[in-house]
Amino acid sequence: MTLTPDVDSVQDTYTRDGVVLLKNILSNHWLKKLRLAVDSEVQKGDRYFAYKNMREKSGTFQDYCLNSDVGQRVAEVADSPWTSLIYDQIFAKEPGTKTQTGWHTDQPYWPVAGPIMTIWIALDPVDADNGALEFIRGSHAWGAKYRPFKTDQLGAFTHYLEKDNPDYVDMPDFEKDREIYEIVHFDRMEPGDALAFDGMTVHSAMGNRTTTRRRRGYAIRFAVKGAIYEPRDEVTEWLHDSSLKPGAPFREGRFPVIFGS
Ligand SMILES: O=C(O)CCC(=O)C(=O)O
Repeated sequence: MTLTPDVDSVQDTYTRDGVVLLKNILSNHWLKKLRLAVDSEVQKGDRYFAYKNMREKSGTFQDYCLNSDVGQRVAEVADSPWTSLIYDQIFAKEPGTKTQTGWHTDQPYWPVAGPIMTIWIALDPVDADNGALEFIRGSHAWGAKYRPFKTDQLGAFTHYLEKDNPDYVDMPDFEKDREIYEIVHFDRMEPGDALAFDGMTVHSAMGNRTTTRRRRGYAIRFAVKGAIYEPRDEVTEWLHDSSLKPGAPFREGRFPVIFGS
């Protein structure tokens, strides 16, 4: 049974815009469990996006990734016969975290080429006041590969990685030229709503300007049909897997197929 309402139009939007809103994908059971799991993780007091790959340890994150319906939802949105798991990450932008997360694309940071998708799940109501994500509509289809870069504790640009790799171009100043791009955000996400976005979609996140409203996001990165393993030394060595040959389908080994075959 298909889980995604109006799946054809969701697929069309995702293909055209590189991002689509999925309403209410979490049961109350998972919402409660994920909130608790996030809160216990962020007690470590690390920087706001440093909590990652929790799914490799047993516990709620692993249970959700392996045993919920999220893999099927990804396959439906991407129209793929299978979904494999790359890694997961918490983005807890707490009240008063005013810094805007710099514009970036995700895929250049990971050892993968081809179609990948993030599911970013809101665990609190999210709007423009407490840190909504912003996207440049259709940018995933531009064919541009933007150089990965390092950021400071709050997510602002510090310096580029892979400076000599000719496959990449420096990131334009999208913020300065906002008016020439089609920048979109979703006015209001409810807890349990999710954004599905392509690994090449240019995006950022607003600051949390409120003094009281938390903004906990739980993001999971997935590969789908057509994704291949492409390790590069300067980025995400922590995601390398020597059991996969470069160019092999991005599945198996550390990246289990969680839906389909
Ligand atoms: O949630 C955020 O603040 C940023 C999320 C993000 O950039 C991502 O999921 O790639």
